[in-house]
Amino acid sequence: MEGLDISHPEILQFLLDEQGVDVSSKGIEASDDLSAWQEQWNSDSEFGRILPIVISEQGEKVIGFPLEPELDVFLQSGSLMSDQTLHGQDERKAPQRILVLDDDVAGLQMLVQQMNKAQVEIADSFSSLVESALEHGMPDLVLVNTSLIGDIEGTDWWRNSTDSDLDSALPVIFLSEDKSTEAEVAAFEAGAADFIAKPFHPRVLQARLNMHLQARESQQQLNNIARADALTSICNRREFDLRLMGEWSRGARTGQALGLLMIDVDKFKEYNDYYGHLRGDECLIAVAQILNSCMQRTSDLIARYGGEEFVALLPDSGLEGALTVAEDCLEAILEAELAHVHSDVLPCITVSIGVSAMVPIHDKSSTMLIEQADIALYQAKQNGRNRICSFDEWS
Ligand code: GH3
Ligand code: MG
Ligand code: MG
Repeated sequence: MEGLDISHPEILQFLLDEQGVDVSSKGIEASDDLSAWQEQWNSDSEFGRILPIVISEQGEKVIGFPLEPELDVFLQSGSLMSDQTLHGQDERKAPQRILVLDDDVAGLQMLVQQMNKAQVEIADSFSSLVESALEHGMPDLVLVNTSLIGDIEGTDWWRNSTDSDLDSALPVIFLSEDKSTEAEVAAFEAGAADFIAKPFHPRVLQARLNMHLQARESQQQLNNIARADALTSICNRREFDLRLMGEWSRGARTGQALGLLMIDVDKFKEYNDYYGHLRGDECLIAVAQILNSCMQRTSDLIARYGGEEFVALLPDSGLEGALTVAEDCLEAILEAELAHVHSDVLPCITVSIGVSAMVPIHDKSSTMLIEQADIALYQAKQNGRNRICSFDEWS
């Protein structure tokens, strides 16, 4: 029984059948019988022979011993957790989305009913499938009937068929009327995450979709961890480097300027020396949050560059625009009045900011932008801290 969720009546029934226990006369789903079982459980305490049943006020029931976290939530909320939440999902999050391209109306209806935790969107042609992915955001899973997409021989099928912004890691599952080994191999060679031949049992499809959704969820959680700075939770240096590379290429293509702020907390060594390292950490978290709140556009990125240094990447911003954001940052940090009694700048936390901006050039390296902001930051420090210098202004 290990690993199986015996709170599901079907699984429980299967296990009981397998053990040769006759419960058919009891009717597992019949609530009268469930109550009778519950009474017996309460009075006889015959553990091992009678299964405990818990029924919530909302009428949901747990039969047998579910896993501990599931039982906790059930007792607190009166509701059963889904398979997905058992694996650590946050129920308040938007449901995962599955985009389907198929013309089997009955099969699709069944799918929509079964995947009650995920949102199923149906497309009637390959182009509307792609359009929907581009317009409404990337789904978590794509399910396509191969007979509706024509030739699947080409490798890198999903990427070639869609816009380059589409997520190449997105799992695409092929549904096929052709059960042959050749069809299955061709599907995997074309980049399918899974291959399901028709006709299939609805529960098999459901189980496989759930497996892929869970894998996707875990992958996304890992990606988020890999992108975030462990102390401040804003983006880390690695994420910044990746975004800088991407924005540099994009700017070189579009001719739009890229702005950069190098932000350094003033006299932070003194802060640590006086308040201690832990308070220092708390201060950095606060500074990160304040700087993050100064990023106005969704494309602006604030990251921890290292230690008490932060960096802001501002796509489509020339020097003037970047200076405006720098002023917001400087002001917001001052307004927060985070005490720093041993700073000789002011008795509160202040920052110095170096600003650079340029239209990216293909042949040149993006490190130019960082070097210039660094030079400007050095000048801001030299000029007395708690101020902004731009590379342009100083050179
Ligand atoms: P300046 O105004 O010239 O920038 O002076 P500063 O004291 O801020 O600069 P310095 O480079 O001398 O010191 C930086 C300090 O930041 C020293 C280091 O211990 C502290 N620091 C770096 N990372 C962390 C961190 O993660 N947590 C804490 N608490 N302190 C950190
Ligand atoms: Mg520093
Ligand atoms: Mg510093």
